[in-house]
Amino acid sequence: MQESVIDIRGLDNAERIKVQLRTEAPKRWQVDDIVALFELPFADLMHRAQSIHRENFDPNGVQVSTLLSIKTGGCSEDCGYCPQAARYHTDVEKQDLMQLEEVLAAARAAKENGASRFCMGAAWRSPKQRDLEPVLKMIQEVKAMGLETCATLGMLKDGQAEQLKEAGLDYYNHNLDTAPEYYGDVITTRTYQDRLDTLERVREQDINVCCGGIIGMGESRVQRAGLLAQLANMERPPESVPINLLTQVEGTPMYGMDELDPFEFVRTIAAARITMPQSFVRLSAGRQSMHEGIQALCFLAGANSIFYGEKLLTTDNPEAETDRKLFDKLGIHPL
Ligand code: SAM
Ligand code: DTB
Ligand code: SF4
Repeated sequence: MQESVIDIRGLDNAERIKVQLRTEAPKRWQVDDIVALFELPFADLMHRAQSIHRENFDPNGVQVSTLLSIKTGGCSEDCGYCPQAARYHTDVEKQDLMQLEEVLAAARAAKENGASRFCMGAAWRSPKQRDLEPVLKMIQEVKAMGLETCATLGMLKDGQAEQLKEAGLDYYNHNLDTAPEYYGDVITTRTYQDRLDTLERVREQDINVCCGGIIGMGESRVQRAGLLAQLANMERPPESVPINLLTQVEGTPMYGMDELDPFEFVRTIAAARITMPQSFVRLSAGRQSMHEGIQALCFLAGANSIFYGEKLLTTDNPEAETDRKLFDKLGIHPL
């Protein structure tokens, strides 16, 4: 790691100066280094994130993905945030795997609305072979429409990533969700290592990795930094990093949790941008309850991807028209 630490100013916050004067990002991020980023004065953190953002991306371009839940609810897992887990009593209506034609109609509409990527999500622990086959067909057909394809289907077994690649899958979304040491407080039915194994299978097939987590689940700042360290220290960091703000859904164990300070969310986006300079950072779930001023700060902090369209998987997202107006006001163009 190249550092130029010229601590001549003798200020008390030595750690802060160390972080600011670093000329080159470390190859391996220490959790403490990322915590030091979070602790910077807000303007310093934003300046650093925005500078890195401009070195790597068109600062006014935001990639636009549309999500569709192709199989909803009734999931066997116990993810404490998720309205689709069968064991929690939420208002989500269970829906079997959608028919091909319905999926294609949704993809066509997403394309007409300006989305460049179509992401299909299924509430599975892991797809069975008989589940995967119709999904492969969906991927082929969506790809043939000229859209980038993304899927999030749960854990993949040996050979499944290969089939997805052959079908034309561009991205696979599988999140680490939180830091390793907080993970057991959130999910018990699958391990952190299970998730890393799936990500490895995706990488081996040269499918782009979309991997991030959820903020606002009661984790500490050190744990938020811990999640980012896991992502940034991957042999190849994910091409796409969704940062979700917990959407609290009645009936899930995380409903009623203290709300996160919005500036802490913006800081998380900035720290993601700094630690993963070349990844698309997606401002994901949570925009529906987020003031447009905070969203604008997230874009300034380096977020350059969103989910677009009135629904995420089961919860609401801003109306397309609202987002169009926000993009216009901020001079952002969709990528
Ligand atoms: N079942 C698959 C899986 O868990 O990998 C795919 C779908 S799952 C709903 C995709 C991701 O959505 C989760 O990993 C989680 O990060 C995010 N998510 C789910 N519920 C959420 C909520 N209430 N708020 C924010 N993010 C959420
Ligand atoms: C991701 O990280 N966020 C999206 C996508 N990947 C699949 C899902 C957010 C889900 C929010 C809760 C819901 O709508 O059910
Ligand atoms: Fe199931 Fe995915 Fe929800 Fe977990 S996040 S309960 S695996 S749908």
